[in-house]
Amino acid sequence: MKIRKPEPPKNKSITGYEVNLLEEMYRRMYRIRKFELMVNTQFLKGNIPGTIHLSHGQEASAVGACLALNEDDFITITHRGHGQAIAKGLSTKSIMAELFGKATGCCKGKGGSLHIGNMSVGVLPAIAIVGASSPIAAGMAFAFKRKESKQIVCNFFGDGTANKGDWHEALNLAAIWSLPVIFLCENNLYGVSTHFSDVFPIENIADRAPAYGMPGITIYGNDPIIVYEEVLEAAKRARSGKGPTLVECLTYRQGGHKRDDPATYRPKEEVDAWLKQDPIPNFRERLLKDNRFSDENLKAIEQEIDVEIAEAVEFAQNSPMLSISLALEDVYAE
Ligand SMILES: Cc1ncc(C[n+]2csc(CCOP(=O)(O)OP(=O)(O)O)c2C)c(N)n1
Ligand SMILES: [Mg+2]
Repeated sequence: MKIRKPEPPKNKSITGYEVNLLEEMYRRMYRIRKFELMVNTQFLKGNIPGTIHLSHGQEASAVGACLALNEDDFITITHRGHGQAIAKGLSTKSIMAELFGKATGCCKGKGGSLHIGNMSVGVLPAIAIVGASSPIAAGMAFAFKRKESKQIVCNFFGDGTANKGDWHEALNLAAIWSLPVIFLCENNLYGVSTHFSDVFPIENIADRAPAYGMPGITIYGNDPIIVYEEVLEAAKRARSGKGPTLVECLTYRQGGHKRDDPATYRPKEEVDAWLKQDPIPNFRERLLKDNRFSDENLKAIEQEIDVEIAEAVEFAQNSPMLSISLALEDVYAE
């Protein structure tokens, strides 16, 4: 294993960005963090059946990418998809209720954590089979291209996924057909307990892009502005018919792979270095250096979200279970 520490570039000035955008970046990242930590608590209390894969630490990649998309664009999400779905606009109430297995959940409580989504906000229900979402994203992009709808798809996946056969096929197909899709890798350095450097004989996953005939870039994924800028560029390219881009965001999973993983296989030196580069306090600090933001402003946002997450739990707790008589509904697509 080769330890990979974060290499944040010098912070780009935020003065050229609108307050609304910067505020929304902070709000969504904070919302994801609070949501994920609350899910962990609720899981430990025994309120959430099944399993959970949390994404705290990776908020900047999800938020930066989704804010660069249009509302009618689509994302495909992973087994670690709560943050990606929240970033695109799926309500925390509907996800929390889904995790509790309740009828008011975004998939009526039939899917649970590994299958959250809602087409109305552009989140294709999650696909937990590693690698399987990339060909599906290419297929959706193919449909958008045929319909000339100008919509695009952002396919989220992890580093481990980039060694799956279906992932390679999807990239090739998307490139030869110039499909409007962005392949967005959240490289958190681990596929379960396997370190990136043990299974990739290359420095970066994006180095593979030229072999498929598409541009690829590796960026620091804990800065929402860097991610936003690159995805905006890739979206422009996709929308104008120039085809896919591979964007690799270097980030870090702050917790274990899933609920029962203490992640003791990670070197302390690596964990400490990445925890110091936590995207949320870092971004908060950056906002405070700009005189358009104050501590009061940001505290008001935090309070608003704290209330939202507490209400999401209450909503989930008080919602009914789905009636068993409806179990066979929604099984086949129309
Ligand atoms: C085809 C398939 N093989 C194995 C698994 C079990 N599995 C779930 S997540 C995961 C690791 C994925 O790693 P990565 O793509 O880096 O995503 P991360 O978990 O780091 O977000 C594995 C092997 C699966 N869901 N699907
Ligand atoms: Mg990974």
